[in-house]
Amino acid sequence: MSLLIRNGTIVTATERWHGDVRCNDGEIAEIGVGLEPAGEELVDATGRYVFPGGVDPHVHMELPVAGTVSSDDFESGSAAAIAGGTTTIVDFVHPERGQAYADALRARLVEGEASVCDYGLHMAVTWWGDGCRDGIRESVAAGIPTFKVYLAYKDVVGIDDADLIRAMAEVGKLGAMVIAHCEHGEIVEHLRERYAAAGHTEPRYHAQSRPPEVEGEATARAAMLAALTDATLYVVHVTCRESLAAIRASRALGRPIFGETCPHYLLLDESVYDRPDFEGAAYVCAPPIRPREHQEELWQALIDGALQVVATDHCPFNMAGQRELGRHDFRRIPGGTPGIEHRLALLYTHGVGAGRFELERFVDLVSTGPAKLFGLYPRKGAIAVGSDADLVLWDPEATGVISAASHHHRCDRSIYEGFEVRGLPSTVISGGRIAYRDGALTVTRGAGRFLKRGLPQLEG
Ligand code: DUC
Ligand code: ZN
Repeated sequence: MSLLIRNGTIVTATERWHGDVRCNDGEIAEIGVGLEPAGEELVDATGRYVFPGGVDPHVHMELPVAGTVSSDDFESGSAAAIAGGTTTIVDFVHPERGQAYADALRARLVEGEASVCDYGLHMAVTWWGDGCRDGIRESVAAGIPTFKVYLAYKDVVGIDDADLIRAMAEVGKLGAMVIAHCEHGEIVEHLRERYAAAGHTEPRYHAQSRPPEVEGEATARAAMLAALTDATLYVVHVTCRESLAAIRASRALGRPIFGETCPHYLLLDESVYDRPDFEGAAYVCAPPIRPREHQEELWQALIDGALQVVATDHCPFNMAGQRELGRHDFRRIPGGTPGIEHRLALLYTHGVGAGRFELERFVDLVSTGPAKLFGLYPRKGAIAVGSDADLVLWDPEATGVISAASHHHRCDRSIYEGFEVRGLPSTVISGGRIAYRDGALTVTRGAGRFLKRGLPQLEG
């Protein structure tokens, strides 16, 4: 399929200009002004921004959590991604304890085959022992140069500091990157037990048992360990000023540390956990949503570059049959929130629309920045000849109201229910094909390819 996109405002992470983009065989073939049609399908981009498709480097399709499984599989979750302008996702492999990384990868690739958009995978270092050093090396060779460590969840996927140091040293040696979930697992467990024993079972106690200092301490510890093991570190879902302070301090010393936040931490505050009739359960995620006072500091970090990425940590659970498992005990509520479809619209509305940053910075935060950090650039995250033809035509004037009644996530709740957005994708092109146009999805199960990623490209 060939497309000629005409008369758009082309926007990258550094510049914008008026022009046309020709796509052939899934790649960008030519960029110019007044390009002559050569039999392609013509796509009118008048009044539209044309930018590289979104890259969401933190999503969880069909992830087992607390006795259930996140409700989007690769097909439904990636379709929701496309509907929102994201054309590349990076999910995870979580080996069972004792399971060879390569075996876990093989199984995950079977699930990934359903993806409608291109996808990559991170490897989670869920245990340490014989074969793990080789597992890390083999993963890098297989196109997985990013390794997730959990400083929480010690009884399931978390590892202790001794193993963390071993893993970081190995990853660092290879020029690969550690990505860390930063919460102090033991104190979280202590507080959960204490609240439950006192009869505090409501969703609010999920947040009470994971206060900001728990995250701040773990972020500072991860930063210190990464520095001393010569590992590059990326901190996922930064929510609070305590974590930001740790990241800023480390960056001020010139250390290679990077971080993301997510729309729910920018736009929601912890009062969501007090919603009546157990509705607060729809917002249970870890780290939890914070008091409002943290939000502006997160925005500031996106503006000044202390954080480089906005991801979603998309991990949906239905209220019916899933969240309600924890109706009488917050510890049994599966944690994670949906959001893959609305990342761009929310960040555009509240970032560009609200005057916080320019369009180029927006493109950097949702596409180019993650493409570079996760070894996908310039195949992804760029408008350049030879890059994949993953493009968004963005209508800056289109308005919408987010609702579970109309979203594409497989989830009976939206954490952004009733949120108004201005700025939406009108057309999304994935692999050179129109996958979304004017509200209609035309995606194909299995069209997405597994992306072998390179080492992180570090800047700033
Ligand atoms: N946090 C969640 O809330 N869910 C999935 C994984 C995570 O880190
Ligand atoms: Zn996550």
